[in-house]
Formats: sequence, structure tokens, C-alpha cells
Amino acid sequence: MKLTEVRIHRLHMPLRFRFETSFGVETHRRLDIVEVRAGERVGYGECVAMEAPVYNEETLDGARAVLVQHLLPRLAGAELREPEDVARLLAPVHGNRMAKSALECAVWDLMAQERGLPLARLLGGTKESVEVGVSLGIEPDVDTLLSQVERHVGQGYRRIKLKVKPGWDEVPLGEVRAAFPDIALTVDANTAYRADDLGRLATWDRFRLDYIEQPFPEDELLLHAELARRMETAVCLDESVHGAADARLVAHLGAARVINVKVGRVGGLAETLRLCEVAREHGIALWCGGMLETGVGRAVNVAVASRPEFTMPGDTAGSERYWDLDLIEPPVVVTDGRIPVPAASGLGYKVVPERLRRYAVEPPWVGHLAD
Ligand code: OSB
Ligand code: MG
Repeated sequence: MKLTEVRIHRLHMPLRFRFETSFGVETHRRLDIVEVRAGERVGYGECVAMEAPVYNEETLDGARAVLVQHLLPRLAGAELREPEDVARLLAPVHGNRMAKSALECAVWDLMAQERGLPLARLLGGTKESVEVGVSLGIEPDVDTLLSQVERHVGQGYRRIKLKVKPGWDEVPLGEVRAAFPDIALTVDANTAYRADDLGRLATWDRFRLDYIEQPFPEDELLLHAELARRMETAVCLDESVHGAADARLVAHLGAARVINVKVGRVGGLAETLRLCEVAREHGIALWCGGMLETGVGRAVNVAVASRPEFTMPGDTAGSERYWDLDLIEPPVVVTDGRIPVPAASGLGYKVVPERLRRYAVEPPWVGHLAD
């Protein structure tokens, strides 16, 4: 298969809720959808880089520049036989994982369609449905948080994750745990704590969390290992893990027993599969994280989470949590805390071109790769 044309759509989508984390407040998502064509067939991938480099070092505009100037030229004219060919051709480009992943996911969607396979099957997924939880942001006060938790527990989500930061941690956590003694509860700090917080964090076993996600900065693996030694509660890493090699290092150091996998953060699907192998080998539990994706990225998350290494509920909430109108049909629907893995080929959901136009902030970038 040779790619004939690529379009990149720049969209602006208002979020249905204000999402506050330790790194900022999101009220909308600006994002790129990569559309690749091979003749009549069309595949889609989502670039999950944020506008500002506050989650990781990538930015949406930077990822676009890398895609156009450095990644697309490496696929132009190439005969793609196996899905893994994409990552191999892009490998000389260092970092820029979210940019690579957007393009790689679009081509894997195309290849899955060509083979008449759901993306989940192409990835070796085995489940018929995936279990999901929800990630709840920092709220102005504890009462608002309690009502959010109540609502989402009522909607059937299998695990509640609370965003925390210094100044918004033990009080809301204690109140939520007291009001909901039996729910599966976790926290995510998005790197907000420092070495001198370690002693205090180590006392959080009392909240009976399934794990504490990314308390310390990305490059502080030893600090995470120290916390892991001082707690019963599992440490989970998100920002620190850029791929399979990091996962191996994490296992070696004992820095985490759980990894939040984001396909964009690790550079794509081929790398995600390598990470799965490391997780199997070392008994690391995986779950699929989220980047406030549209249905395009959400469909990939469902497919990835259908692999057997994903043993904990993911962050892939239903489309209606995020968007008035998602880009896909049908939308992703959560019933009793589960999302069925679609049986249709490719992403398994239909991307609606009219919605790409509706949310577009400018005409798409168009590139011709072959005749
Ligand atoms: O750390 O998991 C994170 C959103 C944006 C950036 C980082 C994170 C998140 C979330 C939300 O937690 C997950 C989602 O609902 O998509
Ligand atoms: Mg996280």
C-alpha cells in the first residue's frame, strides 16, 4: 500500500466541562486530525499534543511542523506492507512521539480496513468490552467534587480518579473516601510533588487507593522508587514512561507496579505493543489513559485496552462526557462501566467528514504523497 494523499484538519472543540489539573485548566480542545488516503480508502489519527507544553514537552503547533516537515516526507512513495513499517520508517526522528503516533494511528486504521479487521484485532486485542473509570478534575470546593463523584459512580464508572496537587489533596481525598468507602479510588498529581513531600505522600495508604499516579516529575524515577518502597499503595507512572525501554527501567528500579499507557505519549501503536511485552514479562499492570480525545483517539484507546495486559479500568469515558457532538458515529457509549469493542473494521466507528468541517478553524492542510 502506498499513501496517496494526506490532509491535516485543525479543529477547535469546546469541552462540556471545565477540567482542572495541577498543570492548568482546559475548557476546550484544539487538536489536529490526520487523514491519510490510499486511493479510495481513508484512515484517521488524532494528534493529542496540547497547545502548551505543560503535560509533556510537545505542542500542537510543534507536532504539526514535525509532521509536515519531517514525518510525511519519510512515508512519501514508500510501499507499506506491514503496520510496523510505519514506525520503522519514522524511527530516525527522535522524540516527537505524539506527532508520530497521530500519523501511525491513521495508517494502522487504513491497514486494518484493508485487511477487513477491527483495529483491536490487528493489535491482538482479545476482549469483547473494556472496563473504564473516569478522571475527575480539581474543583472549587469539596462539595462540588463530592457531587461529581456521586454522579459518575451513579453512571457506573468502575474507578474514580481524582486530580490532586499540593493544597488540594488530603482534605478532598479524606472526604471522598469517607462518603464512598467502597469505590475503587485513585489519584493523579501530574508531577506536582517534590522530594520533601515524600513523607507525607507515604501516609496516603490510609485512603486505600488502587494507586497513586505520577506524584513526582517525569525524570524522577528514583524518587518514585523510594515512594514505592515506603508505601503499600502501588505507584503508577504516566509522564515518566515514553516507551518500552522506560517500562523496563521502571521494572528494574521498582519505580512502579502500574503504568498508564497513552499511545501518543509512547510514540504510537508499534511501541505500545512492545511496552505490552515488557509489562507481561515483569508483571506490570497496564491501563489505558486519556488526553481528552475526540472519538478518533478514543476509538484507538478502546482498541488498545482490549489487549489482555490491560487489567485495570482506563480513563476512556464516554463521548458525551466531553462533547456535545463527537466526530464519530456512533459515539463511544459507556454502559455499566464498560465499552463494547466494535466489530467493524478499522477504528470501528465512522468518522463524519461534515463534523470535521464544523469544528475546523481553517481549511485543511493538503499534501500529495503519490499518484
Ligand atoms: O494525566 O491522565 C492525565 C488529561 C490531559 C492530560 C493528562 C491527563 C489527562 C486526564 C484526563 O487525566 C483523561 C481523559 O479523560 O481523557
Ligand atoms: Mg496522568
